[in-house]
Amino acid sequence: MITKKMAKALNEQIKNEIFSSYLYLSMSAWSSTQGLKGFANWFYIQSKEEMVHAIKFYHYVLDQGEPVELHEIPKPEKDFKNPVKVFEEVLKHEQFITKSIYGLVDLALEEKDHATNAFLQWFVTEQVEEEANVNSILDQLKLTKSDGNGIFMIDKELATRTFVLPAGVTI
Ligand code: OFO
Repeated sequence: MITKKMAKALNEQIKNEIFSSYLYLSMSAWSSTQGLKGFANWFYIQSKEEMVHAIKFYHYVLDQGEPVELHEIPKPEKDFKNPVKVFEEVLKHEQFITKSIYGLVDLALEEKDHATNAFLQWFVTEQVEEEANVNSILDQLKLTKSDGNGIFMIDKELATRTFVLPAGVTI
């Protein structure tokens, strides 16, 4: 059982996660038009992972016997300027998502909602990994100082990412 206030906040997070998916799909499309096939692959997989996050929240709300309410998804940016800028945007967005997850944890603690707190811990851990991955790619990109060979090498590396459904998740 969760409160109506918690259900509302979790429904809001479904929107945030779907927006993340939408944003990364837009970044994937932008990367394709720049000839950055590896970047496009990385963002495409990131977009799919975000839908998995949204679906995790979706099932949790339903499992708690509350209605899911899907919100309008804002239109994402479509011009990301260059490889460094696009990953700076990703980092900024993930920091926003981390804050939103922390807000949910704060609410769960305030309401002594142990089930939701336990459910959210997966996301707390996931956000550490997400930010670390993005920081690492951003550091590498900054080292290249926009040198074509460096970008080419990073693009090749990003092309190797594959989609893995997180353990215990069914969609
Ligand atoms: Fe769902 O973690 Fe990124 O946004």
